[in-house]
Amino acid sequence: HPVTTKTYASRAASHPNPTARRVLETMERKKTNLCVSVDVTKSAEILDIVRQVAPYVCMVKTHIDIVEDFTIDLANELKRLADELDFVIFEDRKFADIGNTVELQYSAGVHKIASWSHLTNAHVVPGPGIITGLGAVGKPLGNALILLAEMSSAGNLASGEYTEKAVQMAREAGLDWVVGFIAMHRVDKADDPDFLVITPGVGLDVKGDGRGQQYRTPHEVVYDSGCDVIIVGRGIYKNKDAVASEAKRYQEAGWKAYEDRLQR
Ligand code: BMP
Repeated sequence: HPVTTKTYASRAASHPNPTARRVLETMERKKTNLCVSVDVTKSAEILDIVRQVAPYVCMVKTHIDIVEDFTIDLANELKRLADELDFVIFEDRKFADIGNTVELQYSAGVHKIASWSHLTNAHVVPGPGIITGLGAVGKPLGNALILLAEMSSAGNLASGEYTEKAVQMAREAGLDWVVGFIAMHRVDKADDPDFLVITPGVGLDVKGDGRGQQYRTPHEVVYDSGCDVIIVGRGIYKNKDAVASEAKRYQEAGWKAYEDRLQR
């Protein structure tokens, strides 16, 4: 895919969506394609990890519904840190309902996701109504949406025709709202808009977790498969004494794979 040899900076310059532009600009400025997935259940622990990894990331990913002591103060503090420490917030909500319901889930409830999360994602199972429902809330705020075109877990059903239909839905939605995919490789075509491919299932030390997760290295993901952002969770936060050093290790591996890709 021709996009894979373009720099993040050149892609930022022409992007119509403010969040995607911020992601690409941040990647270039901080020399990182790392997104840390902070899947812990206490607010204080989340904020502690975020502060430690911040210098090495372009993006922080949350699962806000696992937080046991959630109050909106956590979300507001994350948003403040995103500006202070220069990263984008991605709430990995995986919306999966009809347009009217996801519009409410995105804007309301305890979490009010749209008010603090720059980026979120959706399954395409319900059809394009999910994209327009979320867009009614997120587009005016300058947020962005990505679609799950593939998954990292063993035996998942997002492949073949399903993946192609997800890409088709993104094309039809427009790059000013749907900016890319969760996918394991470049699922777009040469003449497609400049989609971001954001990829979980990344680990340097283990191949799986015993619950279906499958890990590949940053080199396999960024160089071989042409993906843009690597998502790393347990590989970084599991060892509490090495959070910053592991984040740095993944940042360096991801950036090296990107620089090698530019030379292809
Ligand atoms: P870990 O690196 O600890 O395996 O975490 C991966 C993260 O990415 C989790 O938050 C998971 O929900 C998410 N994820 C995934 O692993 N595979 C997918 O296909 C989609 C995801 O969002």
